[in-house]
Amino acid sequence: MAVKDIFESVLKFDEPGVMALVKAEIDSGTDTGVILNQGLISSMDEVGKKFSDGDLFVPEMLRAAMAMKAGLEILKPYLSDGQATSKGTIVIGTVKGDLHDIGKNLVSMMMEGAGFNVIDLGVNVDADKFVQTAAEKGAKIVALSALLTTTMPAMQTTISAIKNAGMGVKIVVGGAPVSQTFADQIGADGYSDDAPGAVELARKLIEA
Ligand code: B1M
Repeated sequence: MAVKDIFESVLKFDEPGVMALVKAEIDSGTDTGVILNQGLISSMDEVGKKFSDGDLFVPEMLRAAMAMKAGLEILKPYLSDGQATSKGTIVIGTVKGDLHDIGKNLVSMMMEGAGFNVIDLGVNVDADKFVQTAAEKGAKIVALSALLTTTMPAMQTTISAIKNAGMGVKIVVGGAPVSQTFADQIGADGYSDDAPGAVELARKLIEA
């Protein structure tokens, strides 16, 4: 048994196998960061490569994603950094037009684990929904995720809607095609390229 087996099981779409292997690695004391990065996240990179090369298609990409998500659910309770005190509310979602949620879920889980009250709006979220929920729940931060170059402009639309509503909430962005340069261009308050970085960013923005 090795972390590599988790990677291979995701590529075989073996959801029960992934769950059992993640559990076994946790029980044998393997670092959760290693399970997450080398077992689960790297499998999605491989799936992305195969998709780009035409060796795998959308239905298979979806089955691999489901297997990866099942593994992530097993890992979820172990992703906490043990600093669980209420640190304020964060509204998170994947922007309009975009159905990718694995990275967003990971950010959401790690923010919860770090003691934030996280309201996850899911995928394909309208700008107005972010505005309305952030206002109703008194959110300190709105976190936006996008995985497609075609949905990156929806981040700009959402930020404009939040700013037009005159809310003092901070806005952070992330997702594979997003960069610090893009975040600066669209007027976001922060950018992170991964989930632990998003937690750090949220902490800094709330303390500032
Ligand atoms: Co899609 N897809 N997909 N897909 N998919 C990509 C993104 C793609 C790069 C694949 C490829 O071509 N190599 C490509 C986008 C190309 C582009 O825009 N440049 C692509 C495409 C084209 C598509 C479709 C258009 C395919 C089609 O229908 N022809 C379609 C679009 C549907 C839509 O959204 N409208 C589509 C559909 C799908 C599935 C539904 C089948 C499935 C998603 C299932 C799901 O999420 N529930 C899927 C998958 C699985 C992928 C890949 C393979 C994996 C994505 C993933 O989960 N990565 C992806 C290829 C890839 O990324 N390598 C691909 C793992 C995850 C942990 O990483 O989400 O990047 P990521 O999150 C990271 C960071 O980005 C960051 O933290 C996480 C790590 O800690 N982060 C944040 C994310 N959000 C953040 C928010 C923050 C901070 C950090 O807030 C502050």
